[in-house]
Order: sequence, then C-alpha cells, then structure tokens
Amino acid sequence: MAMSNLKRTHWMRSVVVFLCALSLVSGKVRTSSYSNSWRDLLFGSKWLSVAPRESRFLPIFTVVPVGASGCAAPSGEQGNCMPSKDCLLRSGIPGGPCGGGGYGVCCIFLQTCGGIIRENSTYFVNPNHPDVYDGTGSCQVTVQKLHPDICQLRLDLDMFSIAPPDPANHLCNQDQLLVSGGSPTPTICGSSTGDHMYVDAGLGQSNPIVLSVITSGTFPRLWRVRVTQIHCGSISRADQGCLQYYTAISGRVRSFNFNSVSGRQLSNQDYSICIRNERNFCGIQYNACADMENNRSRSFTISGNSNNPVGTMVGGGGGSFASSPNACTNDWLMMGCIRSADRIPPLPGCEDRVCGGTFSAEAGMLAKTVQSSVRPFRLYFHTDGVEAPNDIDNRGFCLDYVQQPCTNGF
Ligand SMILES: *[C@@H]1O[C@H](CO)[C@@H](O)[C@H](O)[C@H]1NC(C)=O
Ligand SMILES: *[C@@H]1O[C@H](CO)[C@@H](O)[C@H](O)[C@H]1NC(C)=O
Ligand SMILES: [Ca+2]
Repeated sequence: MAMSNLKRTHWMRSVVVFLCALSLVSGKVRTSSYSNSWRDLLFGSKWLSVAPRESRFLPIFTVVPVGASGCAAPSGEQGNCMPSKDCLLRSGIPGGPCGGGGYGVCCIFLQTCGGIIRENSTYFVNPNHPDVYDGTGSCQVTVQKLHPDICQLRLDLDMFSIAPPDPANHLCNQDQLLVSGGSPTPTICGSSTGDHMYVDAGLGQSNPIVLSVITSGTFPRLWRVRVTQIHCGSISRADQGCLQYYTAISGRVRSFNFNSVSGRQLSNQDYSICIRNERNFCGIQYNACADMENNRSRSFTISGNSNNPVGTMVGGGGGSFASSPNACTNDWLMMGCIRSADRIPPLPGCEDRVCGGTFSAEAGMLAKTVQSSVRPFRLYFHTDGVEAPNDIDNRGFCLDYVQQPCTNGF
C-alpha cells in the first residue's frame, strides 16, 4: 500500500475516500488490523464499536451534497440547494440561504415560452410573471429528462388561471393547457390552482414532453406550474395510469376548474384519480365538500341543470335512454361498488357510476356519505363534449375522502 503517496496529495481526503471504500465492502471483506489502526488514528477507539454498516453514515462522510437537493425559498417557491455560483451558472435565481453552514442558496428555476427545462423542480410561468399575461399564441416549454431513469413528471399547478371554457358546452375553445409527448392528459382551461397531474415520461431517453399554454383573445392569465422529475424507483412515483395521485388517509379530490360559484365542469375529460391505500385501511368514504357559497350545494353537479335541484343519478343504464332516464351515460364519476354508508344493514346492491346534482350512491334528492371497499381506491371521471341544452351550469365535483380502518364492515 503506497501510503506515502496518499500523504503527499490531499492526505485527509484520500484517506477518507479509502476508508469509505473499505466500509462499503466491509460487509463482505474482513477489514484488516492494518486498516483498523488507521481508523483508530483518525477517529479514535470509538470507531471499533461502530458496526461496519453504520460507519458509512458517520458525520465525516456526510460532506456537502453533490447533487442538488430540494429546498424552499422564503418566497414559497421550491428550489434546489446549491452553491450560489452554480445557481448563477445554471441561470437560476438565488432565493435565500439553505443547506446550513453557509453552504448555498435555494436556487429557483423559471422557464417561460420557448424555454427548455433542464433542472428538477423548474417552474413553467407565464410571460410577465408574476404579472398577468394578456397575449395570444402558443407558449411552450420542453422538458428534458435529468436522467434516463426518470419515469414520471409531476405538474403542480401552483397558480393556474387561463380563460374559462365556453358557457354552453364547457369546451376549452379559447385557452388550453396541453401536455404532449407523455401519457395522455386531459386538456384543461379555466382556474385550477392547487391541482396536479402526473405524466408518464416513458422509459429511457424518450421524446421530450412539451407543455403548452395556447391562448386566444384577451384574458388576464397567470400560471406557475412546477415540474418535478420522478425517478422510476422513487417512493413518490404514482401508480400506473393515475393522472392524479393522493397519498394521505384523508383529503380532497376535485375536478379541474372546479369552483362552486364560477367553475364549469370541463368537457372531454377521461382520467383516473388514485388514492394510495394506506396500511391498515381497507375501505374509503366520500362526502361532497361543504359548499359555503350557495344555499343549495353545488359541490357535486355533473349532469342536469344545476340551477334547479337535481337528484342523484346512478348506473350506466342498460337498454334505451328512455328505459333508464336517470342513468349516467354522458358524464359520470365511476367509483368501485359504492353504497350509502348510513344503511344498516347495507343495501345488497351497489353502484359504480354516479352523476346528477346530488352526491349519493342511490337515486334521490338526499346527499349521503358513500363508501367503497374496492381496492385500489380509484375514481374515473368521464365527460363527453356536449352540455347544452340539457346540462346547464354544472360545476363538476369536489369530494372529501377518508380511508376506513380494516375493522368490521371493511
Ligand atoms: C426532484 O425533486 C423532488 C423534490 O423536490 C425529489 O423528490 C425528486 O427525487 C427529485 N428528482 C430527481 C430526479 O432528483
Ligand atoms: C340564498 O338565499 C337567500 C334567501 O333566499 C338569497 O337572498 C341569496 O341570494 C341566496 N344566495 C345564493 C348564493 O344563492
Ligand atoms: Ca357533458
């Protein structure tokens, strides 16, 4: 072992690297008394009491992170922690200190029309951001994978307000957000601040994903969409086929452009919302969100004329429309085998599709808690391209969910 060479150049660092390599293989190779004596010299006899597996995590090995790690700027944006000169070199915006010990800055990355996203957690923002944008055309950014091993993108619509769909058929005729190059995503418009989407990015160095906001006519648009890249093996990866993915025991799911006062349910939607089945939970309950704005709740208005009371409609309806006029054939939310939670014993039958203007698992005018024990927990939302003249002023849906423990009944 040429110890004298090690001593000559960066003595300390080399020994650390040397010992680090030893500790990595120490599961298989017995470390010799020779290397133990070096450990003793560097770390004292305490070293010997440390199990080899733990030794990799001694403070001396946790040097400053090499890759960027997530951080939050005081302004609320998410950035990557890195030395401030790296942030400037990579065209980021330094957003306050991070990493402790004066390590670096929380570097924020923004891109707008024509930009290429090359950093994790980059924001796609409107021109003039944070002011509004009134221009027309197509504003696109291209997302390049940081690594071939990126399987998904998560788009967080931190701020999202573009022109609403047309009042008659709720089509995104004026403005739209389009995602191309990945798995299909619904075209959306209007306001969806706080909503998210997962996009399957394909395997390896597949085609880049392009995010476009297409605008026409005048409207004070504002958007800030955070694009997070997710490793194939990441625990934050959404299940296959889920446009939206929730990972809490309770939460809220809603359609895009939902707002109980001014929202319009978007047409031509077809996607799934997944709720991760948490450990020791076997069922799930859903309730329409509280509607503080209207005298009669519009939290679940999927079909019919929501300016009048509209009951629950269920089922896909066999045969002709005339024989099942209450069925959900055009616009619906599909949930696996749902029943009203208040029936004891439960009704023998269950439903899969629900629509109308009142949230329940059975036809009627009374909103009810709905439950299901079909796993995984998923909702499928479908709307066609027509609203007028039968379907008027529907807002879409907003539901609160709570997973139910594996006890009696689930
Ligand atoms: C991107 O950032 C998020 C959190 O900000 C992190 O969970 C994820 O692992 C990062 N992705 C890559 C590819 O580093
Ligand atoms: C609720 O009802 C009251 C009394 O009928 C009415 O004055 C008010 O405008 C209604 N509010 C909404 C949002 O419809
Ligand atoms: Ca429709």
